[in-house]
Amino acid sequence: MLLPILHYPDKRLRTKAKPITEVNDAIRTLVKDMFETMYDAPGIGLAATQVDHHIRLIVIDTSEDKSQPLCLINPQIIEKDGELEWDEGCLSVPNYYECVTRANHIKVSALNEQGKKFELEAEELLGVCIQHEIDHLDGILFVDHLSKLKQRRLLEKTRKSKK
Ligand code: K2U
Ligand code: ZN
Repeated sequence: MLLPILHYPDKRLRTKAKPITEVNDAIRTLVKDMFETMYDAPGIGLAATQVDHHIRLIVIDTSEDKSQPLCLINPQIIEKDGELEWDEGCLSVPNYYECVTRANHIKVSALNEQGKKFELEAEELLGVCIQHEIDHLDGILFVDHLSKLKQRRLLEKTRKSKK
């Protein structure tokens, strides 16, 4: 089922997600709902934090045809190198895009939906997306990487659009 996505500056987006201790059917149902919600948005990544579930779970699919669903449970970046600038957006910060610098190449370890440990290397869009989603699990939004001036302007804009 579709899950409501929290929007900036909602304080719940700042919650630090807790590690998942048991990958059970409840987790697998949430994964299914998160993929459905992500594809519907549409987006290429979604963190459990964004749908108000504060556990360390992200779903990603950077393919054009929804053919590469990737679920990362308790993801950890174990290696990173290089620098890459990318124009980022966020489903929790609609209609706002800004350039963010992140590592170009990363190595990640995580559990899959069966609770099995795996590792993967990523760069370019997939690498950016994984870093963006892991930030969500730590209560960090891509706008936090921007200058104070840009953050103030965004808050003004958000306040105006609320009225
Ligand atoms: O809010 C989210 O976490 C979904 C993000 C993931 C993302 C952010 C920046 C760069 C890559 C991925 C996106 O809003 S999903 C929308 C989107 C679609 C195609 C390319 C970039 C962003
Ligand atoms: Zn986001």
